Amino acid sequence: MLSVAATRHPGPRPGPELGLVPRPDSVTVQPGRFALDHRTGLRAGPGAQTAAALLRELLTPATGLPLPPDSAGPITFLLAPGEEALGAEGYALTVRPEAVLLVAARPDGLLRGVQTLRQLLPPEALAAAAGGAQPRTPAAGWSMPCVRITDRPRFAWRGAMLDVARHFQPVTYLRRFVDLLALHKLNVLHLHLTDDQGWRMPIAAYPRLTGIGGRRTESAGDGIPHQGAYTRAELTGLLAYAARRGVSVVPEIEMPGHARAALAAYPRLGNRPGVRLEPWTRWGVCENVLGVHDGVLDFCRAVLDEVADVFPGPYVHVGGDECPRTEWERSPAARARIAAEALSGPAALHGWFLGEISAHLARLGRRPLGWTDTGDELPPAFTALAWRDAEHGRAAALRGHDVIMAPYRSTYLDYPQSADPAEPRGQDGVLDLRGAYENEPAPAHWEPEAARRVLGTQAQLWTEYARTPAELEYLAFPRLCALADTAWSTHRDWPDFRRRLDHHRTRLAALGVRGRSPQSPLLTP
Ligand code: TNX
Repeated sequence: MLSVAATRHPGPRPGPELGLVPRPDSVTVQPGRFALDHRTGLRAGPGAQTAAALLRELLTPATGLPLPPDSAGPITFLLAPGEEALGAEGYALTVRPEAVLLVAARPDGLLRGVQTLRQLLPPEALAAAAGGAQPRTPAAGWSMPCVRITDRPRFAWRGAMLDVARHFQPVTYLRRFVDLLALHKLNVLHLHLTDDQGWRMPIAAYPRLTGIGGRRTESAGDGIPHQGAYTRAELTGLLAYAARRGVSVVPEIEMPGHARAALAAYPRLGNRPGVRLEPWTRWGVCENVLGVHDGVLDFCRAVLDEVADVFPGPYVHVGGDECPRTEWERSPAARARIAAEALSGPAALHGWFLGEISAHLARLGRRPLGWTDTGDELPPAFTALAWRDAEHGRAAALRGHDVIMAPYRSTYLDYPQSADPAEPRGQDGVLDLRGAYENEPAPAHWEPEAARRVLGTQAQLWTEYARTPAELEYLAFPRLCALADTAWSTHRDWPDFRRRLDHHRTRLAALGVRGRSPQSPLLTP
């Protein structure tokens, strides 16, 4: 029977011949290969059917291998709740010349193991046979090297944020993005659904949010209108698709700042009665923010009720960042609120507002997530996305917040990947691959009580400058591979990562991902 190492010593290096990304905990390559053909059967034990269905969904279109259910295997997926050392997402995989055995304590572990199996096959196995194209069988047929792998993640939260507010992306692309996350064992897609420049989340009680807030006349003077919104059915379908891959989707509805699209749709939510605004057409921090009168809180609660109805996960992100106080300083309604709640001044309205929202989410059985901005504004129940720097994250952790590390210098993928002036336009600065790899979510010198609070880390794809899926993928790859390695593996080793990535690039190429490569660094239209 299979035994799982309780200690997590890094095993021998997987080596360039496997090139697994992210790096598994322990890998031993053994002699021989396991070959698959159209008769190769797949046995799924109780609770393992979802993983078996995923393997078929991912492999059959590209390989033509049907992987029929077969109680004799030779591929076997088993759920073994007793294998506690594997945790919620770990798995043990044994590939021998005559059989493959994948075991996990929980279904998510099997889903992670499926992605490892995909990576062990020739890269052609990742090419989706889209549009009825014939699967391409590699010359040597379908086979994988014999290995023993035991693996589990360092962090439970391994995410990527996609800003669909600044530039809308169709749900077909979100599905592909989920597939790319899952391939790298990333397990959270954080969707930034609303901002000053656009509102993409359908809310039945407030149809103008998408009707008016979902369109803008131009972007930073380009003269080109931009619009888009999801339907509820599209989001529900996306959530199911992501769930089958073990990816949860976290919605973000920004408040009380970054909300000008909502103000354009419903001016009464603002601080300046009678003033009509358009969804913002510029980038940056907007002075127009939600008001603090009762009607605004009722609105936010109703919106969050619908959001919670669509998104089943425990976390709802409510933004909380970059909220100028200028309008509150001049607003009689804000002054009345400060007096009624005995607050110290306009600055204190921010924490008060988020506290009200946090209480409502608690009533819905959900957990609030917010960006840590100046440091002390998030009410205690919040999990903090620490975007400034590591010290900011540490301080939030020491105040008692769970923390997800998102320091902009190493996780914001809207910075160019090199100083080459021909890189696509991004924020001022550079985040190269090594910088993305060297993100350390819980530095060794931190207090244990701070380190314990770190749930994980995530990448941010803000889209002021990235408009199309091709532009997004160029920014995301290969830096997202580095983040995935950081979030999953305890083993930090830049040369080893570089070697594995060289191999992994053939998989990305098979998937049609056109990221930045050392040979052709620049995006070609
Ligand atoms: C800051 S950090 C933002 C976003 C921008 C991004 C650009 C944070 C929570 N907000 O609104 O898109 O910088 O890099």
